[in-house]
Amino acid sequence: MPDEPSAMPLPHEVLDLARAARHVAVFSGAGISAESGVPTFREVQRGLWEQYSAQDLATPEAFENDPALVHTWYRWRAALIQQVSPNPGHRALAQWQRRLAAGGGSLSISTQNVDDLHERAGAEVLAHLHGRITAHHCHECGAPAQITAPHDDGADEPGEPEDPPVCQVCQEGLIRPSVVWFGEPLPMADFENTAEAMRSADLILVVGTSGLVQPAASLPLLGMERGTPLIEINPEPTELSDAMHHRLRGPAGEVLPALVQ
Ligand code: BV8
Ligand code: ZN
Repeated sequence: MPDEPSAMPLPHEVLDLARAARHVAVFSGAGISAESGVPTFREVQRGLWEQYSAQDLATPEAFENDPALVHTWYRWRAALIQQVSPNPGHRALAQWQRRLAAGGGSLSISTQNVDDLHERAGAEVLAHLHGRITAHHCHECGAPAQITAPHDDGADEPGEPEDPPVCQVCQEGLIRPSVVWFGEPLPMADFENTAEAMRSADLILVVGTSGLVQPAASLPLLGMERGTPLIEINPEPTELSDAMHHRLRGPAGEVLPALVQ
């Protein structure tokens, strides 16, 4: 287990809020996985894939138009995720969740990320608002599907496009990753559970998200109904910064361990 980085000094008021909190609601985005080596959507696609924007590939139209291209892109991302590890930020949240649960409190994690790094750090995840890259289903009939694990040849960009498998159930549809594409609705249960967690929390952390993608990004703001303290952890300002009570301008892998001390 690598050493945890030296904890970053935080304002006393923030440390007091963290110590007093009994029901924490966490809303995470791609930034929490950045220090594990998972590229965020903002990072430019590399090599020949520079001609595509993630936003254009993460749509049902792109998959229907060129299933092999989109399938290969997700297989490359899934392989990369399999190869990396949770970072101290993921681990700090899992540790805090265990500590609060042992004392009758709770820490809920609602993530926009499709990776499984929160889970691999030992945390329970309340909601994957944009689905999970590790699950698959038929694009036509919705039947869940298992596909062979992606082999990671360590390439820093996807290889030659290969066709997605055909559904064994309806024999027609193509198998796709169970992520939420742009233009697709979010899973209702995940959305409702996150809304409930944000309304009932006594502290809300918004970690590593630009807050650009709706309707997920509006969920943390439900905490404002009861004046719940909102803390942003992000090296950069975001769409949500103005609504935050505290803005911790540092990487999640350093700020979260300091907060959970
Ligand atoms: C829907 C899964 C309707 C796929 C994703 C115009 C205005 C407003 C909204 C819209 C609009 N036009 C269209 C829309 C709706 C659209 C939308 O919001 N578009 C945006 C771009 C304007 N939303 C949708 O389409 C949603 N569906 O609305 O459906 C509907 C309703 C009923 C019936 C039918 C239809 C679906 C949206 C979900 C899209 N899927 N992911 C996949 O992963 O492949 S979203 C994807 O992009 C990620 O999940 C993430 O949420 C989002 C952004 O990705 P990133 O940029 O990588 O991450 P993030 O934004 O979080 O930024 C990284 C942050 O980390 C930065 O702030 C950076 O500073 C910070 N950071 C970096 N390093 C660190 C760090 N922080 C901490 N520590 C560090 N070390
Ligand atoms: Zn099918």
